[in-house]
Amino acid sequence: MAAIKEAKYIWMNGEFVPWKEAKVHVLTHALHYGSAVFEGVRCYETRRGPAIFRWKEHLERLYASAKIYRMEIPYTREQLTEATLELIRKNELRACYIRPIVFRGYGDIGVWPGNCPVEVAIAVWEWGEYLGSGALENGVDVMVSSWNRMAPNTFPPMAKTTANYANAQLIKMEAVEYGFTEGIALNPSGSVSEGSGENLFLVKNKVLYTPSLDAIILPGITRDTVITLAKELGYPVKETHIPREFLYIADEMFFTGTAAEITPIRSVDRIPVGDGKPGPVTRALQEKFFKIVRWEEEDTRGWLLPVYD
Ligand code: PPE
Repeated sequence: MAAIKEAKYIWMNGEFVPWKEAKVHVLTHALHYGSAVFEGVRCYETRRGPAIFRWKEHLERLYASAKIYRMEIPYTREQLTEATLELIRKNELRACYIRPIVFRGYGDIGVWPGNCPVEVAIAVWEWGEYLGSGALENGVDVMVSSWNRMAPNTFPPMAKTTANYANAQLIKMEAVEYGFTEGIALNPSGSVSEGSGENLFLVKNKVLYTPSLDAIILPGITRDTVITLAKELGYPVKETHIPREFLYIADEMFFTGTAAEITPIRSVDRIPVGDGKPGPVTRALQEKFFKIVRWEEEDTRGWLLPVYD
């Protein structure tokens, strides 16, 4: 029995196929060499029906990831948008997670991928709290990983490729093995990078700090959302290099990500963050974020794409 909440259909190379039939060959290039780029997007149940949050930005990042890896996506942005909207409708989902993946398929073996087709699939399913039930409310306990993120000019962190998640898995498995919910990785220079599947924010004296793009991070769309909202709420935001010890003296800390949304962090290496409870800045940002994704306030930024007209 799969743990994932299966939906009815998956879109694969232009067709809607039953969930269980969305298969690939065992010699698929991506399975052997990590040659796939993907996205994670959320569709929220809103007052105006289901709506996808920041679809345009996620799609742009998908095409950017593919471009970095010299992959030509054989569909237009409009085709992938229409496929995704139709897929959510066909699966009759109100709220879901969306996973588009572009991968080098079956055709030849060997590192050079030129004889393998570029294939595209999109799956949608219901996905609740990423870091465990109650995480959004109570916060999570994390550790600084003994694994670093990758060095510059090795695996480009701006590309959301499956290859990067080999490193992410090492971080996550170690954390879980040691009884933590998640790990925070440092980069090769020893400054703070990100979680295995989330960006990181610290709050000190009502100022937000987050690792800058050159600190080896995925340029998160939720990170961008939080930076935008924080500024609107009057909190200064500094994108900078963050020394490890700042993690132990911050007033508040939280993860951001499509799956993780805005998840408070209540301890790092068993040292409580602030008084060990989610703080007021984190709460204010969570509140604003959830209001926006649920369309409880005017979508002035054009961040929501309704699934039904
Ligand atoms: N860093 C990493 C390494 C990462 O994987 C994610 C998303 C982020 C930052 C946040 O990016 P964004 O979603 O654009 O705000 N991780 C995705 C995959 C999680 C998974 O386990 O699968 C996600 O949140 O969808």
